[in-house]
Amino acid sequence: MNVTSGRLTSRTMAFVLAGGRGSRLKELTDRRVKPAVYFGGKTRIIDFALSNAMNSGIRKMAVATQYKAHSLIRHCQRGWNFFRAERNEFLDILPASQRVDESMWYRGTADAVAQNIDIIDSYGVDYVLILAGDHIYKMDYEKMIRHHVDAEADVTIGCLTVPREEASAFGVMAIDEKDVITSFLEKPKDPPGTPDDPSVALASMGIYVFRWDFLRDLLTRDAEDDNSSHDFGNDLIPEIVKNGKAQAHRFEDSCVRSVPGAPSYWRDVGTVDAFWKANIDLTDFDPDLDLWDKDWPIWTYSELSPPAKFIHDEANRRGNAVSSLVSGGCIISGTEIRRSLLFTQVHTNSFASLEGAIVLPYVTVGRHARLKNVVIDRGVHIPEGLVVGEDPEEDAKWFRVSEGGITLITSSMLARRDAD
Ligand code: ADQ
Ligand code: ADP
Repeated sequence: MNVTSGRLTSRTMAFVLAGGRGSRLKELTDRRVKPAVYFGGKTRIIDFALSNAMNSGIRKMAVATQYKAHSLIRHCQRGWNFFRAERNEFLDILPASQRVDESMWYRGTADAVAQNIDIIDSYGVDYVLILAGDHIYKMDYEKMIRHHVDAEADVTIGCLTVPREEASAFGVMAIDEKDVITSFLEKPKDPPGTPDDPSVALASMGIYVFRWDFLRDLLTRDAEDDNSSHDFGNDLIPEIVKNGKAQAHRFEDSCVRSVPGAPSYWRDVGTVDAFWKANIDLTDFDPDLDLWDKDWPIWTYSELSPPAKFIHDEANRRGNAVSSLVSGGCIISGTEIRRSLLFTQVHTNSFASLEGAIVLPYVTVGRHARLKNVVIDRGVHIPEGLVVGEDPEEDAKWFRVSEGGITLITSSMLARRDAD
């Protein structure tokens, strides 16, 4: 494994913001926060940021939680429990409203850090890397921290180009010839394009490196400012761009590619369509996101489970899966599966078919069900003979059909349908 235990990363802690719901994922985040949403067959979304930190050599981490944190906390406790305090390694889970004042939730992303100043002090680090727990990408943060130190910046911000029409969802920046940020607009209605190519904008990835003493002062001042929304993108970053030195760090310079020259990969799987697409893309012949790269593993909590089993026999049960990923513990009994991704312990029954299906753990699919272009939530029992993906109007009566035509199925939707 490519672990770089250079001095910079050992003097840095990663602070992962994992409190925002991710409401555009609809019912997928009814019971869990976006960073805890399953992705890629075995992992959860937050595993990407934590694994990047781990693989970059960072051994001090904190995860700030707030909305529906139970699933996320349990996942971190089970999967990220190998840090050893005697080696000065930590992963702390920092729920809102346990600090400062019982009744006070984190007011914004900066407040989530500010309320934990004393904990960060106790880590004794020189640098703090602020991460979002809700993006899928592989990045060597050591290079970004190195850039921050060499540039003697007050903040260094990870950035990438996005199509201009999508840029309103981001902080958008302009830079000079040394990539120093000259202007920063948080979620502008009419985002400016780059000078080289007006069809794209330079967007903040929402990840930042600071010297801890600098950030500590800034947070202390911000906490007392009644006009502030206590948010990095809204308040702190624009202030530094105006009065200090904010350095842009291009994702392309530190993104981890398993093959030289491969395209850089970063996804915000924030909508049902984007979630479906990023998962389905993994079934491609040569996916842009390589989960098989041994040099940059994505760490996670994984249940012990027996191998996936396929039943295909003389009793005319045709069980097979093509162009698909099937996780451990699955039993594919007489089901034909195409271009789908099955998480752990999915059990499908005879004469059923799945195509373009993202199936979360512990789902069962009854006999003769036909499901196309679906996302099925954890633990759903698909009844015998259910057909989804052939008649969008019928599907929309019970389930959530996305703009892109993907049907999301949860247990409570099926319960409503049964009750009718
Ligand atoms: P947004 O994506 O809108 O913009 P925001 O909602 O502030 O980001 O969430 C950032 C991260 O903080 C997420 O991981 C979220 O889970 C977490 N979070 C939100 N509120 C929190 C709270 N109260 N407590 C703890 N965690 C919380 C930001 C930047 C933009 C940038 C985009 C990139 O503001 O400038 O372009 O990220 O996605
Ligand atoms: P069908 O697909 O015809 O509805 P079942 O789901 O009842 O059939 O079972 C088909 C096969 O799947 C069984 O013969 C068995 O090999 C395997 N199987 C079913 N349930 C389990 C289980 N809980 N543990 C291990 N294997 C199972």
